[in-house]
Amino acid sequence: MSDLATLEQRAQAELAACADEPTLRAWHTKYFGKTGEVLTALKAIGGVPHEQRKTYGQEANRIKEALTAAYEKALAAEKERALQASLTANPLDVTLPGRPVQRGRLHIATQTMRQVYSIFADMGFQVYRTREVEDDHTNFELLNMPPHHPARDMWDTFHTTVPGVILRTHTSPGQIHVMREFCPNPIRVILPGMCYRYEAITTRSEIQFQQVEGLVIGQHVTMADLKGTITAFARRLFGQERQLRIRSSYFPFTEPSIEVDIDWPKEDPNADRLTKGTGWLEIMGAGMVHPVVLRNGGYDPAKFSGFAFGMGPQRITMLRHAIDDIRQFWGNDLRFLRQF
Ligand code: FA5
Repeated sequence: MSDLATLEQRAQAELAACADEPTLRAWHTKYFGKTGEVLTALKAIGGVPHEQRKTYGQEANRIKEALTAAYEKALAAEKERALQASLTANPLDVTLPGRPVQRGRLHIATQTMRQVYSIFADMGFQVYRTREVEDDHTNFELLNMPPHHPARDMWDTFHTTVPGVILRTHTSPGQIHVMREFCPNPIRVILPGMCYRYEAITTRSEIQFQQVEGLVIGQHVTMADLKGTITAFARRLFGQERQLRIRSSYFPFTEPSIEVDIDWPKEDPNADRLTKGTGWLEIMGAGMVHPVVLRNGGYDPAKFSGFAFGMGPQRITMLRHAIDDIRQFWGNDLRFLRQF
């Protein structure tokens, strides 16, 4: 019985000395944890001689109740004290008007991509997404560029540490993926995404840029379909007044191949610099899908034909908004981004 009295006095004294919540909680563990002193005292009831057991039990339970009540009171008081202290330290004026939430906006690159999707959707094209990390085989070989083919020099490549695994240099390898998935059905898709080239950064060229590939495969698809599709697209995006120029070109995966330019507004003081004095800016390469590529995709070139194009949305956006430096796109300068 005297042990119980000492226990109560000691516990009350230590409780009164607790200055914050962590010490209060530590006190609780010491006395009420699984092996805590109060619980141990309660468990000891069984060992007390029979005649004293009732009194001992009553006293132990009274101490348990008293200490629990004292602890809860002390904890509540401490929480209240901490709240008042924090309110005084960081006064909060709830009557002040709230700060307006800043509204974000879509990046100009995203806005252009969505316009491109919408125009092609009206022409019956679906969006097909493919990988940014490609293998050399699909990025080059299946597009009719065997190892050491000189045309590979057109695409300076970022290689990974895994042999044969590269960052795609253009969206054209997507043509192989989509053909192999849908063969022998007809295809009408656009394949948007990021491309990477290990080349010098200039006002017109970045090492990371988007492309939108287009691919149409069917029976009796002709060059006239390609020209009609591209012209309809350019008219929708740039309006009737802008000039479109189609030149013959070379790509290993199309035959014949073309390139498409749009005229730069003559009144723009940057026109000469950005068009290298020509007045035109190239926006895409295109052509009729090469028979080797059709075969690699699973289609018989005797029965099927198709056209493909690959355009650069950053160049298109530059043309539409007279942006004089492609580096603005990924520069994260809010003064630039807020204009759109
Ligand atoms: C190609 O990449 C071909 N794959 C396009 C193609 C697809 C041809 C299907 C035939 C059939 P090219 O390297 O010219 O071609 O790039 C196509 C477009 O991507 C360019 O017209 C330009 O708009 C954009 N582009 C190319 N390089 C860069 C760069 N470094 N920075 C920004 N845009 C670029």
